[in-house]
Amino acid sequence: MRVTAARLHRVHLPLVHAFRTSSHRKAGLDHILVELEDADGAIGWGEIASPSDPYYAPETVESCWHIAEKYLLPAVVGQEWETPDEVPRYWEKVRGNQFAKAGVDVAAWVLWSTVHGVPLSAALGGTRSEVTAGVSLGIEPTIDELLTEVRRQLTAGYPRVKLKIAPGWDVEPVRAVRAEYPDLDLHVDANGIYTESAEHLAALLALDEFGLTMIEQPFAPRDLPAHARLQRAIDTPVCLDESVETLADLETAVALEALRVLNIKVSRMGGLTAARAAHDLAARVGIPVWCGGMHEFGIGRAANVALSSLPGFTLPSDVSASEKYYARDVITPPVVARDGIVQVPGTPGLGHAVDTALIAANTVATTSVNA
Ligand code: OSB
Ligand code: MG
Repeated sequence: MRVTAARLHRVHLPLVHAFRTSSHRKAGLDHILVELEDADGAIGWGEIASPSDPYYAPETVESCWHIAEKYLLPAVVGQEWETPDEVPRYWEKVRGNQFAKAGVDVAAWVLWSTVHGVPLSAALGGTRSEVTAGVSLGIEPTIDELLTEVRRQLTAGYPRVKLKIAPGWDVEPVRAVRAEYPDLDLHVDANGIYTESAEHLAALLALDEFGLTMIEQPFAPRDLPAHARLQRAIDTPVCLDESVETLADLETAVALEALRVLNIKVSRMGGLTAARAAHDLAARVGIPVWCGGMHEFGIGRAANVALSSLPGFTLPSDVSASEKYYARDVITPPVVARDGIVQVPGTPGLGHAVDTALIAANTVATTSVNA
């Protein structure tokens, strides 16, 4: 395969429900769509789903644009490759910048699977024809509003609910949801906001009594020892998200016993190639995984569905339906969930048509790199 032209489109979509985490609140998102084209005009789409601010990871939409335009696309355009897992080696010298890399890596996988007439999930080695979706709920203004939101998602059929927590919004909201739903598959995500201060530790230890499926990323990304200490003190499995950006990070975390569950994000790992490798490593050491999301538009969302079809993804993934976030998505049909189940497309490539008219209508910037 040879990519002869590449384009970036910065696209803005409004969110149907504003989302708040421990660090910020968002009413609409700008993601960068990546288009890779071969000499025959076949196209593979990818998505750079970086948040606009550097609060989840160091990247921003602007930094991704810069890295993709100046380093990643020029490194890939004109190269001859057989399979998409070879593509990341072209940007081997570029450190970090996982979100930017992920968008280009996904586009290479989608291009390859489209040209070879195989579904993206099959190209990756996926074995499931459907995947279970969970929902992630942001911090709400009140516990009543949170309960309303939980009720809405359970009525929609989602079997797992993840709550964003932060100091001051942890034990009480969890107690309220648990009281109403004693058997719900419930987990919490702190996005690294807690420290080992007495007050913070007391809250984290108190959460241990609610039978949560996991506590995700309580401490700062690089603080693996703190995660290991907490895991020794509680029965609830500790899950890592922000801490694991590379396979070496995962090996270190495993060696330190800093996790019992892994959230694999295509964006955070730098693409499907690395995400699949993390899945393989986790399977070898017996750590269950699930696919996390970054409020992806349909292209990144469909890639998450394909990844979630790999056998080690035994926990529900953040692959809720497009409609939970976007009134109109960039793919047709959008990602649909029925009773919390998303079908894995059996058609070549992404398995969805890309709505180029919708993309054009919502594009705020575009650039191209040619061979
Ligand atoms: O930690 O999983 C996270 C969104 C933005 C930043 C961090 C996270 C999230 C989510 C998104 O939880 C969940 C989804 O896309 O369904
Ligand atoms: Mg997380």
